[in-house]
Amino acid sequence: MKLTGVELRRIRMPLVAPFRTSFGTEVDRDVLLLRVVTEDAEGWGECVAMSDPLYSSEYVDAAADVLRRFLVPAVAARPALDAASIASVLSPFKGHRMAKAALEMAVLDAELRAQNRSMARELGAVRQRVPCGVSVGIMDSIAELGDAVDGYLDAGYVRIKLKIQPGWDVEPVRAVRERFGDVLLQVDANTAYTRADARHLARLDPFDLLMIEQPLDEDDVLGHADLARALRTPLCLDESITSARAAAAAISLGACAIVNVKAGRVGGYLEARRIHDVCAAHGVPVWCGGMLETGLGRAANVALAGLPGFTLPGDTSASDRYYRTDITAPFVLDEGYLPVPTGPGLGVEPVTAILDAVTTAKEWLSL
Ligand code: NPG
Repeated sequence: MKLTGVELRRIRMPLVAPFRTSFGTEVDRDVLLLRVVTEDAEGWGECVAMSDPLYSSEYVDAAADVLRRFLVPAVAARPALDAASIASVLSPFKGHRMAKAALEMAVLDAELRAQNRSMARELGAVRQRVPCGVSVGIMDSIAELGDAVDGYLDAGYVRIKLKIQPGWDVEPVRAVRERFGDVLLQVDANTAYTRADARHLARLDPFDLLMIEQPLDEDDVLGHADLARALRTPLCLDESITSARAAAAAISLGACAIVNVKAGRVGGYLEARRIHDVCAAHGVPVWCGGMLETGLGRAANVALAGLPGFTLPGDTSASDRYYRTDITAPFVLDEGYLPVPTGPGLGVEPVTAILDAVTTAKEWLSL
């Protein structure tokens, strides 16, 4: 396959409600999409970088820049190309995993469409549908949180994840546990705590949480290993796991018992599959994280979540959790499950009129 052109497209997608985490509040998403054109087919990629470098060092303007100046030219220079070689072609460029993941996703989509094969099949999915959890942001009051959780449980979500931070942790967890009984419940701190908070975090132990996700800084793997010994609740890592090698190291050190897999964070769906494989080999359960993706990224996430080691419900919510109108046919929850797409490539494509209506900029990189 040879790349003949790449379109970088920016879209603005208002969220149905602001989404607050320990690192900021998203009100609408400024998303970078890639459309790659090859001699055989076109493919779509979605970059999960946010507007500001608050979840990780990446942000959407930087992703567009590195793609335009370095990543796309490096890939375009290859006379013959397959998605499996993208990571090694891009490896001279440090970091920028979300940008790399978006490019790999688009090339993989094009390749699979040309071969009439689905992403799910390519990645090794064994399920036709996946159970879905929902991530619930930090709210102004416990009453507001309770109402939000109530609505999501009514909608069918099978697991609730609460965002926590110092000052918003034990009481919200207690309130949700008391009101909703033995619902599957976990919390995500997005690095908001320090090692000095170990005793405070142990106060979450009585609530039978599935896990506490990423309490400490992303580079404090040893801190997580120490903390894991001080808590009964299993630790899950997200931000710290940037590759299959990082996953293997964290598991060996005892820093996590569960891993959140996000393709964007680790440089692509193929590396995400390797993380799944490493974790499966160690008996470590994984689940599919989310980054407020549109239907494009959601399709790929749901395919990934169909792999056998994804034994915990993921942040693979329905489109309407975040967007009133998705750019693809919407993903709709059916008794707590989303269907794994079966069509060629991602199995979904943008609806042109909707995509055009939310587009804020388009740039054609001719090669
Ligand atoms: O369901 O897509 C989703 C979002 C799930 O909470 C979620 N994502 O830290 O995992 C996270 C968080 C996030 C959101 C991270 C936005 C970065 C940006």
